[in-house]
Amino acid sequence: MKRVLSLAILLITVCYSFAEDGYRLWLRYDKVDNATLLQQYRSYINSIVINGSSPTFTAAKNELLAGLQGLLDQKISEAKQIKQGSIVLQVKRTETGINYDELGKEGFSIVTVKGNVKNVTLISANTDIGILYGVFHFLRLIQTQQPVNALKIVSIPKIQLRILNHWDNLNRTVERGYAGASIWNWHTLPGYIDQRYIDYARANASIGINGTVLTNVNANAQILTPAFLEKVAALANTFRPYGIKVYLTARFSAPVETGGLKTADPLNEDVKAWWKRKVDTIYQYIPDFGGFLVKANSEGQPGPQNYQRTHADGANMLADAVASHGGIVMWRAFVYSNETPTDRVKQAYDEFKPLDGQFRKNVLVQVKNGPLDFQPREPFHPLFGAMPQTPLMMEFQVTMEYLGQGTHLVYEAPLFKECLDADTYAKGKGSTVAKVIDGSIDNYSITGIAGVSNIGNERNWTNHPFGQANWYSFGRLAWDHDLSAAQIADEWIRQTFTNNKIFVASVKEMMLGSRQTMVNYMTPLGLHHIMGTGHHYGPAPWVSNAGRADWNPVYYHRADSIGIGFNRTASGSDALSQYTKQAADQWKDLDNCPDDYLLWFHHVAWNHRMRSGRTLWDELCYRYNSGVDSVRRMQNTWEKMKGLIDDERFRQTKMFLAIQEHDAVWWRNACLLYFQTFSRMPIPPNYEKPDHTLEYYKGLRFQYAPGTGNNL
Ligand code: BDP
Repeated sequence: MKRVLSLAILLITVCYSFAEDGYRLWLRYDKVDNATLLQQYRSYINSIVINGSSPTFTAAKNELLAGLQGLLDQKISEAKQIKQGSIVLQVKRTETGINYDELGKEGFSIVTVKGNVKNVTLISANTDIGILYGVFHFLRLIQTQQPVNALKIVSIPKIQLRILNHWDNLNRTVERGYAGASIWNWHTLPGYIDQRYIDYARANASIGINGTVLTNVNANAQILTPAFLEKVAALANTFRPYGIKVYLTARFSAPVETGGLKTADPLNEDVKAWWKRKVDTIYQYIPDFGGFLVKANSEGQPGPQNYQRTHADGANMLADAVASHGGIVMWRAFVYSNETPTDRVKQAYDEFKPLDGQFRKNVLVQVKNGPLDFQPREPFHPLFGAMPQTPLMMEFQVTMEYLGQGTHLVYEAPLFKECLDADTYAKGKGSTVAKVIDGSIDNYSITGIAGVSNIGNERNWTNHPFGQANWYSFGRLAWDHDLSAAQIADEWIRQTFTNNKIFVASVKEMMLGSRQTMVNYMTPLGLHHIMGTGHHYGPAPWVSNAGRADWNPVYYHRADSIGIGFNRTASGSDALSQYTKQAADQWKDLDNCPDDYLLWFHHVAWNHRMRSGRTLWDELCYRYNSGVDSVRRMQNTWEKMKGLIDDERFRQTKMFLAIQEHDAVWWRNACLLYFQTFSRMPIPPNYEKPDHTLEYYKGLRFQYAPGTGNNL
């Protein structure tokens, strides 16, 4: 009996340890399942030669050994001498035809050397971190089953600061987080270093992320006190070998809240001195501390305007405090004022554009991709291209606050790319947003891009297995914005699930269409901000009683008996005038404006004839229904994937797709029933009829929805 029991336990342990729970992300390193390729790789790789011993080098070595041993399922030795089959890691220049100067501080090259000794691969860089990036790239080639026997690869990041923004609170709730609690366990830090911190750093380094802001932009001054700085230092020490710098959010009123001062006025000498001392202390704990991210005078956060000072005054005061340590300040442009009655999407531009040229050299202004707030689709932010003397950094939201939260399968790379590839025409045609933020348009001396993280302490990090793809694609695009959404999806699927051709092709197609699908069932034709109040989950276009006018969906869709949409042309709020003429020209005429932005820029009559030949009302019905149909097609596609991957993630994704289908129907029904009260037109008979009344949808409540931090 005892033996049976222990056998059972053994079996469970074996099965359990092989269960595919998603923890390994895209770094699975399972044995190459193609026998011919495996044979080729084995004949080609048998040892590694390491020319370095720093913690970063050691991390690179360990990753390469673990990766190769897993993928090739054979022992890889560490050799002293280069021989046939060696992978050589070196911060050294060898005659390979590579221009090493071009690689800079983070780039790398991977070259197959043709010499007396055959099959030698050199992974070279000017720095140890470049080597680590090269190792991850090499492992990616094998994981995605690419040939590695004739390589000449050069890879250099296009943007300098590639940063995750965690909106994590010190009590471990995560603002707009849908993947469990914060991964930072402040209670057990600094003594307890969770393996997850190391794996977090590995995962980020594997996609080139080199910075992390640990705390919420709605900041808590406690993080700057010694008790917490000690914990921050422990994380910084853990991340350092992986090239990841730590940044913190600075609460502007910290001198008052924790410093005992009467004011936080940025021009007050005591305040300046307080921040200088504070910063000196921070650098004693964390010698390579990156700097601050600041949300000021926005949504109730304190800031320089409380003292009649400008955003530049506030940013510069902090910038001066960190400058001598090499730190930077990322000052957010996500501001909209209580007092200003203009269209909310105009306010950041109005506030910041006049400040161009007034910021210190170590300040970046961090701008959300669109002028409103991470909606399913927005035009690019008009500040991009409009502040030539101020480095603007991009802020994307990886977490899916307005994109179905942790339950919908929405691949975000197409959204990121749409913005990055948009033409600002700032310096003529081809002045894309990507070229603005990578500095090539205005010669910025610092460049950056941030992604609001979707990571939590769920076993698989992101709750939805496909949330991992958004983390992955943010990093890959931050490194190289020329990569396509398709290419990134392809490599993510192969590493995360399988190289099976049918799976890769079907799932890639499903991912690439998923963003437009979500737009169709949530906010088609340029609609925006029609979600539930507070938690932002689900549709609530009827809401008109929120704390301020521009928190209300009715403020944005402006539906009435004539039509729907926000007139932002010259006859309306004129937000269009914030764009260059060429950019504005594509949107200004109702008849030429692309469908995607129609109701963003125009108030359009219900019976307006669309490009499709349908009236606006019929088009709206068509879009909402096609969104639902597409989710059902995603479900069908997924069903066919059964057996091609592990059962665990197959079942998880299937359940999430069922939730997504339910939610898509809910969005469609609630929105069409509500908008119908204005259009007074019938839903065409070929579509499904809503299965509930408008009153039913209006009555739905979500009391403990995640991500609100305060259990709204
Ligand atoms: C909005 C979120 C809010 C954030 C804010 C921000 O709803 O929770 O604090 O953005 O970016 O999208 O500061």
